[in-house]
Amino acid sequence: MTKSTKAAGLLPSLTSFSAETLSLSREHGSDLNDLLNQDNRLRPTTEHFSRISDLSVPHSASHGTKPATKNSKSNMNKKISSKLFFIVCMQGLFGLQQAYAATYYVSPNGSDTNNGTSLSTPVKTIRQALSKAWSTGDIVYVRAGTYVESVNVGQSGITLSAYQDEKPIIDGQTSLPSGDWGSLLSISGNNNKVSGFEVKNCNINGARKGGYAVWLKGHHNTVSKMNVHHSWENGILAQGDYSVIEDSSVWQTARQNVNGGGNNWSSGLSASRNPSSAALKPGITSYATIRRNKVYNNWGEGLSCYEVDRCTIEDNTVYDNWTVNLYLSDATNSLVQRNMIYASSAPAIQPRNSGRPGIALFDEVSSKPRSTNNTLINNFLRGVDFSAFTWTAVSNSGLRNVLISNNTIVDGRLNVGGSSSVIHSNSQIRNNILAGGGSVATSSGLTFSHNNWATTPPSAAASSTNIVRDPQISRSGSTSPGALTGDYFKVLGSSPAINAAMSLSPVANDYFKASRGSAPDIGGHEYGSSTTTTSPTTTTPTTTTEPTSTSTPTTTTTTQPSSTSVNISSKYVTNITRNSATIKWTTNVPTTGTVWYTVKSDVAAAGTYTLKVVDSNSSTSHSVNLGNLYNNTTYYFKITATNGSSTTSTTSTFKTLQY
Ligand SMILES: [Ca+2]
Repeated sequence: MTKSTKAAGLLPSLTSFSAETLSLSREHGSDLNDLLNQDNRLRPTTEHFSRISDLSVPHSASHGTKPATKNSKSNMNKKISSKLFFIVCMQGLFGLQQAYAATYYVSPNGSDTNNGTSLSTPVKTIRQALSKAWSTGDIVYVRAGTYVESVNVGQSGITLSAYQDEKPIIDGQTSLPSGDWGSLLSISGNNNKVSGFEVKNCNINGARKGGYAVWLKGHHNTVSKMNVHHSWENGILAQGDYSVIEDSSVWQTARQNVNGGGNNWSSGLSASRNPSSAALKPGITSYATIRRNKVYNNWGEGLSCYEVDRCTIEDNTVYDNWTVNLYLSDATNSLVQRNMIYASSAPAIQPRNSGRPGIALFDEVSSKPRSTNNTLINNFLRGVDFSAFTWTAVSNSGLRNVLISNNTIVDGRLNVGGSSSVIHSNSQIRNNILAGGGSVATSSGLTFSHNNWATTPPSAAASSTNIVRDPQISRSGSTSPGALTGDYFKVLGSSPAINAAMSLSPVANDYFKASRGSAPDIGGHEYGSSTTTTSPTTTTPTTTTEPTSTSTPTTTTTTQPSSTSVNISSKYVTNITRNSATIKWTTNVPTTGTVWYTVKSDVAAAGTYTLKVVDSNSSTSHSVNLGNLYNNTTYYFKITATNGSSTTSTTSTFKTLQY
């Protein structure tokens, strides 16, 4: 979806892209010549949205519409259903309905006339299993083999996963997706988890327009452990809010641009531009998390977040992509940390631009918020540049409230622009190792300090706190494609960077997540740190700090219970981390309970919560963990306690930690 223009010969023709080209030309005006000489991306605006909106209609009713009747459950479920009968009846009597989850199996050896509810009676197509799995908590397990179909997860709250460690493949071959601007695997529902698929050959011959291999359109969806490759456009595109993309590989996508033959749009893995009317912010993708992915050899940008708010890009490995490896534009409140970005010693794709952009920040769209409040810390770059507003398409944008700190750039440049159209304010560039020089056009609005330059820095970056000496990088290990590890960027014991940094609270830990202590080092590595992790693709999830205190318990009315009435005597939140929290409450008599929660205040106000966790143990004391939450987010929750009669608490809130 990204459109890039570098040389006049690569500009889209007016007949093909007239509306976009004309509008963009107006936006850029006299800057166009400059623009053509740089690595710039211009994106279509409204026209593309209308296309997507038109085409987000399900391909057919068979997989996009909830079936009128639910198919039979397994024998096992029939047996346990009788046991549940009493409970369900009791809850039903009092208006609390509790669905129960089912498991379905898919195998190439199955039949779509099977019930799909056991390993011995699998259905044959993923689409058929999805037509059955419509209850929150339902699971679809897909066995190894090749599935030539395009599927949409239109329901909410289910899991679609590879069975155990098997490797199912969704293969578009030469015919799928069947329409323009389609995808092989889309998720239009909410709160779903999809894991373990290889997805390949999405519109690979370009017979259709567009073609995203994996497309997240609803909110709160997570895809993990995917292997996505050979797609005409994006490998994975997340447009819905609260999307999580993790532990996946994305390569050889944006194939429309192979050898410069396309319109230069697209990224391998992207979170961008939510067109949904349900978006937290219209036109903006909010709260995307992209972590621990490997993004390489894509014929576009590698990893991008544009037109986003609160996007987190962390612990990814990104290399040898055609244009910008890691791209942030029109982004607010976003975090880029602990990524390793490099040009390998033998790239499969030669970079489109001689500057080899590793990380780039720009603004492209004047109708979206200018980039502000972004943090880029503890990244490792090798053989690629860090470009911070060397150009902008939006007048008076630039680095605004940005922190660029403790990055290590080896054999690449730091390039910071400045002109009548690029204006910086309140931004800091501190504690970086800059072993490849750079160009800095202006110091206005920027604070440079405690950087270790291998050579004399540009005058605009001068500071009495600079160190101008070889930073003594270890450069250990192979630089061949996919082989580079974080060890390459460690400093030697002789490095002048050691204990020479300014203490900054956002960088309390280093690239390896080790504590920096009271004498922090310049660059992404804290010398002598205790953590020995060497590869970002194998690191464990972010360690969250324990809360220092719990919120004050909220006490509700504690009138003496009658023999049948239920009271919730207290409820409170504890163990709040970046992505989880524990809700505890007590009741006057033994009860079962449900925690209902949501991120949207209007939903909470309406009382129709979208998420829940059930505690089916009858007790007066309850503790329920809410997992898979989003960082720095306010959650609204209430509790229903049931024992013959039911009572529901008032709504309370808690906020997850930011980092
Ligand atoms: Ca130190």
